[in-house]
Amino acid sequence: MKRHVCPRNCYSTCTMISHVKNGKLITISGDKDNPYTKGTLCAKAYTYIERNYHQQRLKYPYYQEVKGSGNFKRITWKTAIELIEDRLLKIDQKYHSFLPVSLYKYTGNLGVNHYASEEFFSSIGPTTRIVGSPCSSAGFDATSYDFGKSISSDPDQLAKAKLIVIWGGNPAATSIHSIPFIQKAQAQGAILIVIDPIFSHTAEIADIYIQLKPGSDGILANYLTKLAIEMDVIDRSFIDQFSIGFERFQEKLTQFSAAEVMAETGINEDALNVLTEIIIKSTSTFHWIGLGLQRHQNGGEMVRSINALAAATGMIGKEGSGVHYAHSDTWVFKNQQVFFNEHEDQRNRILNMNDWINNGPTLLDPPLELMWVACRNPLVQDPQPQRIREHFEAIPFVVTVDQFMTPTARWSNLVLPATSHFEEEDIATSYWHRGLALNEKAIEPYYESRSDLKIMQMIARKVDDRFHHPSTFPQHDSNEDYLRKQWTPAATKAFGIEDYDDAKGRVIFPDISLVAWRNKKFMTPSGKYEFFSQSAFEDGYDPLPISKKVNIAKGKYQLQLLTPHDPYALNSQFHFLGLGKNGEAFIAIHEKTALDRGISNGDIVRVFNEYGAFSLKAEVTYRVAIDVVMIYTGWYPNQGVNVNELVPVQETDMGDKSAGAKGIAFHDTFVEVERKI
Ligand SMILES: Nc1nc2c(c(=O)[nH]1)N[C@H]1C(S)=C(S)[C@@H](COP(=O)(O)OP(=O)(O)OC[C@H]3O[C@@H](n4cnc5c(=O)[nH]c(N)nc54)[C@H](O)[C@@H]3O)O[C@H]1N2
Ligand SMILES: Nc1nc2c(c(=O)[nH]1)N[C@H]1C(S)=C(S)[C@@H](COP(=O)(O)OP(=O)(O)OC[C@H]3O[C@@H](n4cnc5c(=O)[nH]c(N)nc54)[C@H](O)[C@@H]3O)O[C@H]1N2
Ligand code: SF4
Ligand SMILES: [Mo]
Repeated sequence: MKRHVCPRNCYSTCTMISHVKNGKLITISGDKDNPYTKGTLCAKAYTYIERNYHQQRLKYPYYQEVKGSGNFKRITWKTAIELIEDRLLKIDQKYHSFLPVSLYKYTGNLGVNHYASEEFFSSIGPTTRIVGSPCSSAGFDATSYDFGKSISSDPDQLAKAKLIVIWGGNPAATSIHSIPFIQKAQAQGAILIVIDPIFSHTAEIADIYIQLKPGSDGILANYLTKLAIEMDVIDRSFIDQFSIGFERFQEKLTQFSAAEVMAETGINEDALNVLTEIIIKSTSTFHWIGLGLQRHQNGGEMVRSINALAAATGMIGKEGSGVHYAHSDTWVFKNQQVFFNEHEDQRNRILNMNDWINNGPTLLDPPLELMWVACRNPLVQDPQPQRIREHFEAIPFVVTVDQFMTPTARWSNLVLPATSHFEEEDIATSYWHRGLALNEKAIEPYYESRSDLKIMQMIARKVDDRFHHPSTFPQHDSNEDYLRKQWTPAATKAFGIEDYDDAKGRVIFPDISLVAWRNKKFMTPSGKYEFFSQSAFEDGYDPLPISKKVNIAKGKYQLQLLTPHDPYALNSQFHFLGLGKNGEAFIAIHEKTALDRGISNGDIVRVFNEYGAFSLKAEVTYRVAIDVVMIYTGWYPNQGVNVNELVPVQETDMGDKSAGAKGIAFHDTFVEVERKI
């Protein structure tokens, strides 16, 4: 029996138990000792054995001279490392610098071991980094303007709420282990309100579902705050003692009228009255702000407006209340600091995630000569893969480390096979709960796969042998020794244990049920909750949390395409395992929108805009608003569907403070749909 922790970019960070026979995984099950996940896993996790031994899993290193040609030749690791070494040597000789070397890494595996890639590239001197977060940065920035930092209460606080309002989050799909806490609250009489343009899986268990126009939540929150002031149900004592700027905020709120709010949000009078009655009068409200909500051009602004509603109505720092987004309290390991610091490291050349697509690598001086892609699938998960492909083509040598031959791998010169979490030791933590668990190695690496750490070590050894600026990267540590060295005093503080070895054989959960901001000591410059944020002003934003008119469709593309996360996949992972609707892509279209276009349920339709087009099956439904269509994000092998081909490179309003670049407004995408003849 071995203990594992799921390293995916997912709220739950579940622990699981595996059994091995004759060196092969036989079973996996949930870990009953985990106080958060309580022995349950998601459907994806139950495919882990199939995924581990999947016929499409990469077994060996592969090389192709011409990207996209498909003429991959199996090569040995020795040859692979020599190819990399030769490139590095040539770059070093030509430029006397590693700035032409770039790292493109994200969240395919969030285990501490995997930050070895960041650490290695930081150890060889200045390189080029593509920074930013397509995921969460606008919300993190917004929350840090208001509170000083994003701190979420522990999820069990959900169970203590009298009212739970979920704004643009779909935990029934994306954070499934939060659902029992929500249901416990409901069983005790709490009301669950889900606000979403899509009748999501979470909406199915809601007491009240509010369908609104995408990007209009901030206006709704501002209006509700205005009404709370008029009805005198705001928390004067919190506002007076613990906040600044409320007066100025209050003045600006007078501009919101019911008629305008109904027009902007699409919410009718009855629904607005119900919301007013329930949200404003609640004495204990847990506002959950989903990460999906902030992937708009006004995403940060919307988050600030919702925060302000919660603060004005006195929900901060109390049991079962507050406004919760995510936290980075558990990102405390040594090599993760390299990741955070790189955004500020003046020596590195920093390319903005959004900008690098506009300013191709060929324009750079020195140009990019080598791109290292790990734990990332940009040709699926980033906007405009068509253009990323062009950039990849212009870079002489692209290396992708992955477990599968993804579209990104196919567009690389060298593809290196990565181990799974059953094949390496690791540490994983969550951005939602505050647990930590170690991952044990249960089986030998699949064929010739290697962990990201091992690969970096192989290269570090070569770099040391051959170059005049040797790498400081630890070259010979075992996985476990490497992990031991990543432990910090901050980790001891966060998890209440001494070191790595102390976590062996058990799941570590702090036994307090943390209530964010209980002490009301905010981490803003003023030490108060900032309705008026001078920092936001200095960064070029409205200092007040006032939301403005939303992005409106232009020209002939009138349908807003939302591309949220699939219950049966994890970003671009798992789709090909055929969970859900057999892994088949579909577009959800409202009955009326479909009728207007002569589309019936199950028809093959063409979805298109000025950026691209593809065909897929239509699901005609009332689950989406009339002017909204939905396709789950992800990788649909052999189906020709890549949602991000339709998504333009548009920035969210905020994001640079927490991630070095603004986020991506995936959801402000407009398309048209037609029946395929
Ligand atoms: N249209 C649209 N696009 C989106 C989003 C959206 O909502 N809509 N969401 C965005 C968000 S929130 C995120 S977080 C990003 C996620 O974007 P990515 O981080 O790129 O997503 P993943 O598909 O989880 O992982 C990338 C790759 O990592 C590989 N991988 C897994 N384990 C390992 C390992 O141990 N080592 C290595 N080297 N590779 C490994 C996987 O096989 C996968 O191919 O996508 C963003 N893209
Ligand atoms: N099963 C599964 N779990 C996952 C992931 C996955 O891909 N699959 N991905 C993981 C990652 S990387 C992340 S970031 C999280 C994401 O977790 P969530 O934020 O829960 O998920 P999303 O699907 O990104 O978006 C949630 C909802 O936001 C809605 N939305 C979009 N725009 C608006 C708006 O303007 N207003 C409102 N009110 N709603 C809006 C969408 O319709 C969607 O239902 O989940 C993590 N967990
Ligand atoms: S994907 Fe999420 S819910 Fe599923 S096993 Fe991993 S951490 Fe748990
Ligand atoms: Mo994400």
